[in-house]
Amino acid sequence: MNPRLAGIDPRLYLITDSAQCGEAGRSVAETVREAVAGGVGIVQVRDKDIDDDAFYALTREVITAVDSAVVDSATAGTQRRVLIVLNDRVAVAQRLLAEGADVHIHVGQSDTPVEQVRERIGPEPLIGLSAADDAEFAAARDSSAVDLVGIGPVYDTTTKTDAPDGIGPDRLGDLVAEARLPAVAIGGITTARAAELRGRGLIGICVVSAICRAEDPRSAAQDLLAEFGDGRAEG
Ligand code: TZP
Ligand code: MG
Repeated sequence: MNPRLAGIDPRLYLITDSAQCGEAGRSVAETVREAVAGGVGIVQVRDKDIDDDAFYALTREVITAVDSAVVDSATAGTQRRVLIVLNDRVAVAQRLLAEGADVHIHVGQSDTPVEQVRERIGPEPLIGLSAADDAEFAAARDSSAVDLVGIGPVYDTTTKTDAPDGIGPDRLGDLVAEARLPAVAIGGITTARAAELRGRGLIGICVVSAICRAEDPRSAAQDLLAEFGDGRAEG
């Protein structure tokens, strides 16, 4: 077990989208608070349209929202650790880490290379990497800097406008088997589709719109978790 994932429930991973949360009439922080109350175990802060100072402020709001949801669950009798991951933004992560915050990084293939991220943020934070095909998986597997891979899109998505077509759950399962790294699937995942992602070797499913656009992010998270279960095939 990778110690960087110790104590985490990785089955449901939320990526924030400020525009989608706004359209649903909520802030990112409110959405995160409800989603974590509903069982989200990893929260990635992602916003391509703001500068580093605004991204820092947004991440601070997310940290506060996660802390308050976790305190509520501790009162209810469960001890939890929820990972907060920054999409790229290595400089913002360095600033937060220097201030003592517990933050982690996810990068895409065209962002800062993972070895450079590791050098800059040190040994403790988790590093996630997006991978979409065999070559990207092989590279992720060969890099000791990568802790977690995000595979997708598994289904067609409109959230990421430059995303290719979905690879489908069967191809996803093949890639996960080759990955030999903890893997989460992303792209077009809804409550109705979460059950067919069981039995594919994933440690979790990752969503944007299924929670950010939901009328009730807490129950959306609960429903996604109920369908995905422990990720193993039913039976
Ligand atoms: N990377 C691959 S697909 C995607 C990202 C960030 C967006 C997924 O969004 P949704 O709304 O869950 O389809
Ligand atoms: Mg990126």
